[in-house]
Amino acid sequence: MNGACSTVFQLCQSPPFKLLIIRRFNVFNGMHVSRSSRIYPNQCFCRSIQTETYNVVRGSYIPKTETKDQNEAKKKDEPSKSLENMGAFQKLPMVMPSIDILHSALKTAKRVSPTKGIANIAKRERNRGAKQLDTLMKELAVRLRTYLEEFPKKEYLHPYECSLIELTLGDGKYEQVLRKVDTLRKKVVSTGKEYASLCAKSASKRDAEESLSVGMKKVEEAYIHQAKAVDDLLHIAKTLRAMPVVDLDKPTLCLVGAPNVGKSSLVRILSTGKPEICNYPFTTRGILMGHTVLNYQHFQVTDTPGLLRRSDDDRNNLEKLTLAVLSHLPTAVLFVHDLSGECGTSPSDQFAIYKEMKERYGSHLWLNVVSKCDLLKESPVTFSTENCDHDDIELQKYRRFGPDGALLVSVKNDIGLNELKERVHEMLVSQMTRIKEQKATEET
Ligand SMILES: Nc1nc2c(ncn2[C@@H]2O[C@H](COP(=O)(O)OP(=O)(O)OP(=O)(O)O)[C@@H](O)[C@H]2O)c(=O)[nH]1
Ligand SMILES: [Mg+2]
Repeated sequence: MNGACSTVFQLCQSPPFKLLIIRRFNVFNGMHVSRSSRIYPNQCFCRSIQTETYNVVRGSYIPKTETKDQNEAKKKDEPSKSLENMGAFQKLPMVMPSIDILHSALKTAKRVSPTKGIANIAKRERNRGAKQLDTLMKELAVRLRTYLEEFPKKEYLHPYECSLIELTLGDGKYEQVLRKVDTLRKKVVSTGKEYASLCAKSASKRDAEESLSVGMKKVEEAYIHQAKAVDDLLHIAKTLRAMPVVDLDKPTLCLVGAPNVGKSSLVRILSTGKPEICNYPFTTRGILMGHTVLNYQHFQVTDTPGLLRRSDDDRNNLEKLTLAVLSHLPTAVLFVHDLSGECGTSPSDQFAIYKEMKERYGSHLWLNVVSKCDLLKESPVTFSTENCDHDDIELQKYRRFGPDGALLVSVKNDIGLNELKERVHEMLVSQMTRIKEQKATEET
């Protein structure tokens, strides 16, 4: 991992990614985007507006359809609910492996001695047994309850972080694991109390010793039976903490485009980010943050997985991550078009993807680049599957030059890169102004 870039979570490391994702995160189960007449959200700069406007539904985002009255009623019900800023994942607790928690609790419990001054041997043993069982139960249960309190409820998270949870862990997995940990906690409490009480009622020293030994075993068994939930929680905390930290107060450039068009190559040019570059689609499998300083101003640069021409129902979770960035973060967009025929997505498909994204996220500051212009000598390229006779004028033009005003660049031959840096800088400075204006509006 490169120290300069604040890395990233990678949904998976190598193809076939789908299998790996299913195995590691179970992310494809039942994911879908709910259809709606107003499915395309525009960019929102205001944090509070973002939460008001969008629901995360099974890994995606749909506008709420409540009426004004319903909204007002809801606000009255939840007056104290405050939205987390970004960064909740960095505050997650360090979860101990389940076996370490058990060993530590057993060690502490076994060190507990009976209350001083009990002369009767049977009474002393009963007292010792009950106290040790109580300690074991508390050591386990209190730790689990602390974890539960320190993992935030999804409704208190920033919508972008909610999407990350859904798309990386799988639909409902986060809540499911927290529920299991709570069930485990309750089981440990009830078992511990039951055997502590039995121990306290033992008739003799020998009975008390027996009850203590059985009780310890029962609590241990109850814990071990469901301890996997704690290890799942540990894995979740680790995964979420490794996600890139986005500073909402800093202008962010987001590179978007079809797979294999040269996004990551440009991220390397424009920032400290060092994403992997390969000549196959979906090399980038997660959101990666790079940074750049221009004229003493700090900016963020985000690399994203490629988008294909298809409906949201068919999109994989990598594509959905890209849409989550565009939906929930105030980024400026650098849309990358590859008209060389090299990337595997035809120019007409890229045109369709571009039109769709522009329609959805047109309120973002936006810059188009045509990449790999060193290869463009034989432009326009035509794929065997395409029939250019049906092209409208806009598409014909797009095939040759990209969208109006697009910059032609080549990372390989160092063409257009200085102008690109200048234009990106200008755009990010404008974005900084937008952020400041937004903040000022929020404060008044
Ligand atoms: N000839 C030429 N090749 C380029 C240029 N820029 C990138 N490439 C090549 O294009 C391929 C894809 O580049 P990436 O930067 O990985 O593309 P990407 O859009 O990030 O790809 P995904 O992460 O898979 O979506 C690599 O083999 C690069 O070397 C360029 O300016 N000229
Ligand atoms: Mg890439």
